[in-house]
Amino acid sequence: MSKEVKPTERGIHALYAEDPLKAEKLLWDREPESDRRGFLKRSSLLAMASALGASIPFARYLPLGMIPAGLAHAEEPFSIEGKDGLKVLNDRPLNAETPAHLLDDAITPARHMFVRNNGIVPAPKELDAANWTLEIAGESCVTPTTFSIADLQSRFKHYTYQLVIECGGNGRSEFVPAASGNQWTVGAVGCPTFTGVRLRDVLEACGIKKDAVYIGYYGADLHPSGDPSKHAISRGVPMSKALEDETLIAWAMNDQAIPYLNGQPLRLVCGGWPASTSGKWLKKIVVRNKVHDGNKMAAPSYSVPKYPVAPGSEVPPEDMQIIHSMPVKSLITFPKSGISQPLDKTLQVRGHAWAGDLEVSEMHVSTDFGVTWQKAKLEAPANRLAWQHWSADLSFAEKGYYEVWARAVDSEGKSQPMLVPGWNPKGYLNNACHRIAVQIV
Ligand SMILES: Nc1nc2c(c(=O)[nH]1)N[C@H]1C(S)=C(S)[C@@H](COP(=O)(O)O)O[C@H]1N2
Ligand SMILES: [Mo]
Repeated sequence: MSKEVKPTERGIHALYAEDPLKAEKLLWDREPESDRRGFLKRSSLLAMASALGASIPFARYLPLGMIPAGLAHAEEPFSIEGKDGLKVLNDRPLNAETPAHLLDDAITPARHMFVRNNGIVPAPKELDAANWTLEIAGESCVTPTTFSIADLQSRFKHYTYQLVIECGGNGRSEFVPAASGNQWTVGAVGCPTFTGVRLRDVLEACGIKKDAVYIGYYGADLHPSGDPSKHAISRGVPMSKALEDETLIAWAMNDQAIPYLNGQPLRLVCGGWPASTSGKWLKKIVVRNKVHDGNKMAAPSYSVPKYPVAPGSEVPPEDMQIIHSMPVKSLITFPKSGISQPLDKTLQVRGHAWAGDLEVSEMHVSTDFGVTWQKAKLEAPANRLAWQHWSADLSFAEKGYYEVWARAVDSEGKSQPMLVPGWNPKGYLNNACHRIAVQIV
């Protein structure tokens, strides 16, 4: 009766119930040497405990890589404390996206803000806002300075902006051949409000040398190896982006403390750029006289080929360029894909559209697989770099299966493509049109 179970997290759980020794061996064999140390085991358990909403007293006995039954056996595949309806793609480290219909709010609530972690998340008890410090340094900083959050709050003017945060790999699951990494569908995006101080004001207070070209951040999370000399991720942006009005060092999201998994107590926010530039659990910012060289700055990370390449090509690193602004994109957040609707009723569809550093200038919807398009109503953004709400009233001539397709156009006239755009080795920047299924009955 013993069936072969693939060594995926869920598969392992099933195998565990049948043959714990075999499961243990499988887990052990697929772990890189560095992961076998108890250190990582305990740290990923912290994320588990946070997901369960309780500590795990016997954590030391829980087999490496095993998902607690409280999560694995839940009706909804996995629930994360403070997050509601998110789909977990990976729990080591925790990565979870938001289904499109749960992104319907004008301002993304904390419980629907996706989570993308590259390393070992700091323990909640380490994230004490009262004792937190942020260091500003780097070879192009005149006067390196360390600030408490209270210093930042008292010395600099506060700003609140609604900002799109979208993972550079959002949409990766659609690339063929598949690119490695989290297989995000459409939900690695959100647009909450952030409150904090301008990065510009803080950097200017410390003095910016003439040769400054880039900033880089460091967070309190650890590299997945557990090696304290490495960082999970340390990215940055050119000075022009760093000095924009909307680039914030934020302590609040939607007027509350930033959620634990989204970077509490302090994060950098660079709206409209790959969210990997928005450092969480922010400890240090360096002003650099060269392109920042932290972990995941070098190609192929967050880089795309400088020219179109055939799917599956190998691209030399020198032919790759770092992603700056994200491309134009939109989501249909209402209705949920798969709904039924009576023929005699008008269907109101709605969603959001965004375009990196640009604005969205037009929004179109189609119910005939793109043969004809109707213009949707499009609102202005709450502020620069916020997403824009759109809506359209649709009627249907006869009963049957339809799809609603949505397509945004940015202020430079660039449109979302219908199909997955330019294949690239790491599967970034898929801004293909979102579509939903509708049954007219
Ligand atoms: N310190 C730190 N900052 C980080 C990351 C991380 O792993 N560690 N991940 C980055 C990436 S790749 C993304 S997409 C966003 C995700 O932000 P969120 O988890 O708040 O949605 O955080 C970015 N900032
Ligand atoms: Mo990301």
